[in-house]
Amino acid sequence: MKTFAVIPALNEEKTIAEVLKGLMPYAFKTIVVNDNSTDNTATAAKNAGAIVLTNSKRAGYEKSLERGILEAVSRKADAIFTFDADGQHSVTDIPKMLAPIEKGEADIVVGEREERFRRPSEALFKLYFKGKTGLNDPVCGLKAYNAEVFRKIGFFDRVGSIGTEIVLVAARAGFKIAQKKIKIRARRDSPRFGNRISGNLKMVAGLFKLILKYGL
Ligand SMILES: Nc1nc2c(ncn2[C@@H]2O[C@H](COP(=O)(O)OP(=O)(O)O)[C@@H](O)[C@H]2O)c(=O)[nH]1
Ligand SMILES: [Mg+2]
Repeated sequence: MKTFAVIPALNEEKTIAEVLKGLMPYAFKTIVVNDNSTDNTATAAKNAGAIVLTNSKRAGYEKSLERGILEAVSRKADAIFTFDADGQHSVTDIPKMLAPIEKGEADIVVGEREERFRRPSEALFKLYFKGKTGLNDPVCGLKAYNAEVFRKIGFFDRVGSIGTEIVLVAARAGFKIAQKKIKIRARRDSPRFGNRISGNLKMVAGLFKLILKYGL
């Protein structure tokens, strides 16, 4: 299987090289989507052997992931997993994320973080997704996909859904969704996704847009 790792990165020069090094045994290729970082993320990622796509303007979390995923698809990926650039994910969780896809038992595997939600808005996402898909942690950044999902659906996100819309659309299209518990390490500095207020607001806005499009 040709497995690609897609890594969204915004100002992650301190951790990106280490993360990429860890991913080497698990990915055929690594694709870093550098969101016009103001630090040396791009150089660090290139030196560590990744394919680096740099957005000419800040495109945000979902559009960055979409760009990287579609790049992997165009390079004939069989499987794709997304992984954070900040060192919070553990590479030892990757085999169990990919196994259901390799065995054909699932088309999307969503990580479930073994920690309490840090943002109240993450619990709202759970509430919305639990009934529709059975997922406990839909916004988890560690997800694995059969690339067929994207060949068929053609996009990752259209609304700014914190990386969740594809799961809803794929479930409705008949793709099988599974979840696996994963470990999370503490972040050494501040989240790039936003601070307590802006991060929560972004998530609530994303959830609201999903509800408008897909109903309650
Ligand atoms: N390309 C891109 N990556 C982002 C953006 N915001 C966060 N990320 C990346 O997404 C991953 C998760 O972000 P993080 O801030 O750690 O979220 P948290 O773990 O939920 O607090 C990291 O690899 C970040 O660099 C963004 O606006 N654009
Ligand atoms: Mg993080």
